[in-house]
Amino acid sequence: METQRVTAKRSLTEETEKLLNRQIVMEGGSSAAYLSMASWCEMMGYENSAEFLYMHSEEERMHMLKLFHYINDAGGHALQPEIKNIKHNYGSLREVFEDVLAHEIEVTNSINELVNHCYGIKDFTTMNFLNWYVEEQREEETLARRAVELFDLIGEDGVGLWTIDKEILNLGKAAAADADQQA
Ligand code: OFO
Repeated sequence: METQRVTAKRSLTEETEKLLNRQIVMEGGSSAAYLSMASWCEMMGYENSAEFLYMHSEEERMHMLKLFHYINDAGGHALQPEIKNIKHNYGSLREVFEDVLAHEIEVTNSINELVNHCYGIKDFTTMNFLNWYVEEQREEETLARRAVELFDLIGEDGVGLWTIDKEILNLGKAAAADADQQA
């Protein structure tokens, strides 16, 4: 009887719930990866990049929590993800931001698959919820690309890396100010 009652309260299909939980793993993975990058940057003396990444890690946790609440409010069960294979060491600051970009592209692909799934089964409520992530990914991918471009634009010799480190935090602050304006 309990099962029937719970089923009647659900507004998500099992497959949608599974895919949303998979997205929780992605967002939790982003948060953990950026925290690890922040720690490496801080340890190496790239304090501005560290600040940028600590903030970014917090944002990703917030993205994960939004999914928790959405799934549970819809009668599903959001699952605390197991985060494995975190990279702790990087060959360079450039490698950190190349990894950020690669990771954001992976997350965008995962969101797109999820939206495509919802479209296919006409779950327009979940699609509407996911629109926020679609826009967020567009902004985050752009931000990560700009960060990687700094390495070629400024160059890493002399005070180059010091300048890049400063500019990365400026990029992050400008993106946060834009987001505040739009909110
Ligand atoms: Fe969750 O926004 Fe990027 O990954």
